[in-house]
Amino acid sequence: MPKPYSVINEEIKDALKGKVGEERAKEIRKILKEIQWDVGDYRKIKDKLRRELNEIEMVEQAKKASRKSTKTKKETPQILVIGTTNSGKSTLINNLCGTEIPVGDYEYTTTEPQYGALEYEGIKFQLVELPAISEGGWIYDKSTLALVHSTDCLLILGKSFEDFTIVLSELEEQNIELIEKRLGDSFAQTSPRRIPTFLVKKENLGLISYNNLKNVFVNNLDEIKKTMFEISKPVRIFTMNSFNEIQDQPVAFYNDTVIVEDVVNKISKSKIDIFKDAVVLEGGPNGRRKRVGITYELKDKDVIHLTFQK
Ligand SMILES: Nc1nc2c(ncn2[C@@H]2O[C@H](COP(=O)(O)OP(=O)(O)OP(=O)(O)O)[C@@H](O)[C@H]2O)c(=O)[nH]1
Ligand SMILES: [Mg+2]
Repeated sequence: MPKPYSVINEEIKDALKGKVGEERAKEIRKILKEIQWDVGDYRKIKDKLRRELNEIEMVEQAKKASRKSTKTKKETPQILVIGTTNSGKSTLINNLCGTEIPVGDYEYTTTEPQYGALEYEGIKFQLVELPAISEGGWIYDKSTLALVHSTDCLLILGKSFEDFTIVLSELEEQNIELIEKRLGDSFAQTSPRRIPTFLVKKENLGLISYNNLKNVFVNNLDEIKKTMFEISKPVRIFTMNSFNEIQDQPVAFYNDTVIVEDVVNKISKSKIDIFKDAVVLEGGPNGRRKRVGITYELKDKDVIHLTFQK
């Protein structure tokens, strides 16, 4: 005799309580096996579980992919703008990027990710608004969640203490760890992945101690850009031609250590075998002039002139 629907429902809730990620998926697979009936309410329960399993598997895959890509350096740092509805996400991106994302004083105006781009101190950033987060809302929105897992940085926007509480507890629920600044040697983090995060708030909400995340005010656009820049920690290298003309746009790297070989690989990969040496102006055009080899470690704002064998 099958157990009553309500009993099974309670048992499932208990069994899944506090379980996330792989552990939750494992438990769901076990429950699906245990429920032998596949009709009526039982089918409804199973369908719901199957959907959730499917979504968890997707997120886990995305997580694995982002771990694997530790060595692939991204060209453009990506900042995900997240927050509850009406927190001003679209308005902020429009103000920062000059985009025209529709803004509305009704809830859930933005239903698909929206993109903007901006340049600051020679670095291009991509900003992405995610559809608003509501309490418990992410359980069924795993494709959005997959974007969170693979991003370089989260900007959490809010106008009240409750806004931040909802977003931070949703992230915690999904086992997403946050840090203020990126760790280690590249954007793509090693496991467990911790996502660089900062909070942007409308007014003084006394949130300063929240996970020690940096707080910035929404009207301080320069400070927001600066924080994005600091989190990405780019190493900008300016190239110089034989006429001592220095390019306006730097070549950007996001690894902690950048050597001359990285620059050659990025701008004249085919010439790596005929690399001769390089002249570096330390820290800028007026810096000390040095002749260096392929393994020389470069610093932010160094100017480089590469020479190759004829
Ligand atoms: N006073 C004030 N109003 C703002 C500010 N930012 C946004 N608003 C208003 O708040 C409302 C919502 O702004 P949106 O930018 O659409 O908010 P959102 O977070 O993108 O909202 P959803 O896409 O619906 O989740 C609009 O009426 C904006 O004009 C702000 O800094 N101050
Ligand atoms: Mg919006």
